[in-house]
Amino acid sequence: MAPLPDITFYYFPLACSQAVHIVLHELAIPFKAVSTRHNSDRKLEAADGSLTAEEYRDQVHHSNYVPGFVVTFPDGNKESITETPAILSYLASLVPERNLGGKTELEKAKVLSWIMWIGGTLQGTAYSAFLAPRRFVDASDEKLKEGVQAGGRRNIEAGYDHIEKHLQKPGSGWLVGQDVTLADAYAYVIYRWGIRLAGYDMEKYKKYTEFARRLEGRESVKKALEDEGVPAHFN
Ligand SMILES: N[C@@H](CCC(=O)N[C@@H](CS)C(=O)NCC(=O)O)C(=O)O
Repeated sequence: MAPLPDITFYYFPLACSQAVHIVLHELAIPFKAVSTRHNSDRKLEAADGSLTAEEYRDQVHHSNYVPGFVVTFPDGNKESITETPAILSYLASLVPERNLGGKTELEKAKVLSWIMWIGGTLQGTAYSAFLAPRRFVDASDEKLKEGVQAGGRRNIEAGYDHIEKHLQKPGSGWLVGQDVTLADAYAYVIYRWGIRLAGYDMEKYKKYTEFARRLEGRESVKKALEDEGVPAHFN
């Protein structure tokens, strides 16, 4: 195996970055985790004071978002990677024998399909419309804002229905193939958003709840939650 690069990972507790956090632990890859916080302009900066919001924007994430991910190679070359699906795929490629990106070519395509759909459709469109309608319309227009938020909610529910239906099909209980993949880590994070951000009773998604409970029992999830200082949802 080629030597692993040094990894610095920037996160915000319970945000989408948690999928990356889980996968780092799942693969037992050494990394330095840096929590972020909002500065007075509501821009993310490193909570340990190592990077101001401007430095974080210039060196880590062009939009001041998490996950932030910086790799430093043995020759000193430093690269940042943005976008959750891209970071997850890169991590899976560092430990290919674990097949976290899927085992066969078909599974690889399916894992990519899930993580892009969760990141793009469920998080990027549906959750953004619900949580940040100003990104889509003039939010001072209450009617427009409420319309976008209602659309976001409908799409979030359609997304959870889709995951639930998929998990109801006979299979391993994971989203793709016979074992845990990148897709499952991301789906766990978005399950908890349903409770915390959208206020849903997620227990109504029976298979998805059972799936989230099973994932939360894994050491990787326990460690990510502990690092982030957030409680487990299930006991
Ligand atoms: N498309 C990006 C989305 C990242 C994103 O939306 N991150 C959110 C947290 S889940 C964020 O950092 N928001 C800015 C903030 O909280 O100030 C990705 O996949 O990484």
